[in-house]
Amino acid sequence: MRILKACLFDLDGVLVDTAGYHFKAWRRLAQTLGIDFTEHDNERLKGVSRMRSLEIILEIGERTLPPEQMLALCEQKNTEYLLDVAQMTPAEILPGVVEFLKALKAEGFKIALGSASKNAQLILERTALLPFFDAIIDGRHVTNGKPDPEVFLKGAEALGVLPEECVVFEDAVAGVEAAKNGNMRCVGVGQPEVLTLADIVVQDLTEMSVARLRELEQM
Ligand code: B16
Ligand code: MG
Repeated sequence: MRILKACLFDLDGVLVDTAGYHFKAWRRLAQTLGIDFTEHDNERLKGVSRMRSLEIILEIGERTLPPEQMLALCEQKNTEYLLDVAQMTPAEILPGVVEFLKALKAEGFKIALGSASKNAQLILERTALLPFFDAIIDGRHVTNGKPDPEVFLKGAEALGVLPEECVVFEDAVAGVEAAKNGNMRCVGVGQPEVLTLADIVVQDLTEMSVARLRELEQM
């Protein structure tokens, strides 16, 4: 039995769905390199850093490039991606998110963001989700990407709670692994056959409630 005090949320795929925007920008960049990058390939980019995403695309195209050029390409992709982010509105928040965040606040849970994205704060601002968060840990604050638990351990620290008092909400396999590596409970958002290490899996946050969260204390 453990007492849960805080919820740590991944961003892309849990609170909002920016995967389509990432895909659009990466596909255009891949095209300029003569690499065929498909929607299926895009699954491999979820939850991983910008530079790692480019490395994966180059692997697919069996290409290598000097580090300076890779940095420039990451910049180029991000500039294009940000054009879409700039147009984002609260309409793009995924189902059940606002209701669940309000319920957590009402019950006194602390809330933090644990995302690989360096654009996380901007996306929370665009979607008006920022006021719900007591702490934001994102790609700017971590050196080790998921499945390393760094992003979630720093989140717990920023909230002043112990890792075992936290629940992580994640849509990526590497993110679920990161939560487990950090000794945290984990709610997978997606398919149970993919997120096999999660304690429970929901399709989206409409399936979550504080009562369901309490059940995780008994597991
Ligand atoms: P940026 P998450 C991740 O966000 C995305 O899932 C992943 O596709 C992206 O490459 C990564 O953020 C970095 O994003 O280029 O904005 O820094 O799922 O960890 O919230
Ligand atoms: Mg994600």
